[in-house]
Amino acid sequence: MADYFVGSREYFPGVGRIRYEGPESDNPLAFKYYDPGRMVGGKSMKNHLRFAVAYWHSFCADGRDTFGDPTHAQEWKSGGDPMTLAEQKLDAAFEFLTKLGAEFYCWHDRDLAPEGATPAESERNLMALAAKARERQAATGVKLLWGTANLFGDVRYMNGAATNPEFAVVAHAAAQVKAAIDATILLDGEGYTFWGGREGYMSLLNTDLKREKEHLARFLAMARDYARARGFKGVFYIEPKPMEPTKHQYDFDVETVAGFLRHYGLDADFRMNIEANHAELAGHDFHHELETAAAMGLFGSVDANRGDPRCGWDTDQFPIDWRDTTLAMYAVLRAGGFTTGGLNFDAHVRRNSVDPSDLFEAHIGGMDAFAVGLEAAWHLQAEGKLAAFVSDRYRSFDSGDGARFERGEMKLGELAALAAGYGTAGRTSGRQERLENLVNQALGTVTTVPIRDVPPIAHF
Ligand code: XLS
Ligand code: CA
Ligand code: CA
Repeated sequence: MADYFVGSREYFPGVGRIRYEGPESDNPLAFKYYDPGRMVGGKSMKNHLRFAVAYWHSFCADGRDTFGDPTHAQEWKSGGDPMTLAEQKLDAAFEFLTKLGAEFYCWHDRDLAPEGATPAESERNLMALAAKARERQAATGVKLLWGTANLFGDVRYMNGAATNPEFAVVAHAAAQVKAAIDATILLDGEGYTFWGGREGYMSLLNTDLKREKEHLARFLAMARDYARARGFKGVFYIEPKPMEPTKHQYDFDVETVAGFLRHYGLDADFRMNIEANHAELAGHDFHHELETAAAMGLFGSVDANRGDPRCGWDTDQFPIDWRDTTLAMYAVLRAGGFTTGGLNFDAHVRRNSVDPSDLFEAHIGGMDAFAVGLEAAWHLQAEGKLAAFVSDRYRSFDSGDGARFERGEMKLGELAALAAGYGTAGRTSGRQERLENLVNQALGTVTTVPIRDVPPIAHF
């Protein structure tokens, strides 16, 4: 990656390339734990973690909330010709990405380019900005993790996009998705995401739920077929979220989406993009959603952020909790690590974090938290105690009648007849506290020893 990119002017003056300085550094604009080239089990931290910056939060959102006006009013956000502003925003984004050292970014079509008066003009705008993004990608080495279409912001989507009761709106959604797929292909995007914020309902009294889900599946299949016919080799992601903005969203959680994908025969092409805050809104731990996807072979990518357990909404804060990142990275490692996916910071600084350095510090904190999580997770995996405990816990299914049961060679009557011979059973400790302590011990090991002195962990 080029040292850093500054376009026609510098948008983040006073901030240079963010570097690793180690845990004792008191420089807020340095990494304390994320050391991109550091090898963890034969692979660099950078290649394990595959960090991406979310264009919509970091370069488009302006800090407004339902009670107040914009607080993050950078010059590229308003007050000029929309296409000129979009190019300035692109330069600001590439300056930020390269100063931070993030390898990837993600966008919605409308983040990159303004909507035009017609679908054709919108498409021209998007492809013009995508061509400029392609030049900047080539100059810097930054890559597109995934693209997506914003099928929720415009008024026309207030009753849904692919699930809208009016066919005309479904056609508009198709125009956006087709162009967004073209732009993703032009930028060698490694994935294409569908997040269905308006694909659900506010009231069942006005909704044909069965028909809407069929329309959603039909739409996804059409998008897949279009992209594949254009040579797209990447992964399609569905991003589950249970609610907000719609009261009930069809892509509720990983388990629901898995059932949907399998029911409609889409599971060969689609994987999960799992967001921490959405897991929480669905009443799950982030770790649960990751393990559930991995167990079904549907793990793909991550939107890395955190919610606030005291708020019932999607606060999209930067991840800072080392236990959460450890459990998440343990699940990611168990799933075989990221291939086309990565850790996309779908997170924004708070409304009152108004200095440009706040945006850097937020990402630094998130990257450091995942670096610690990776180290601790690798330690847990290399040490093998958790995995050994779990496999031992199920050992009664490894041979004899237990194995016959697993192979489907037993009927209920035979299984029931075995009960008498087993006397008391089921009084074995689950050892939850011991295992929880192991996780904390791994964190202690990788954070109290200065990280550069941690002995290399054997690859296995
Ligand atoms: C909103 C979603 C959204 C998707 C991309 O809650 O997280 O930002 O990640 O459309
Ligand atoms: Ca997200
Ligand atoms: Ca979110």
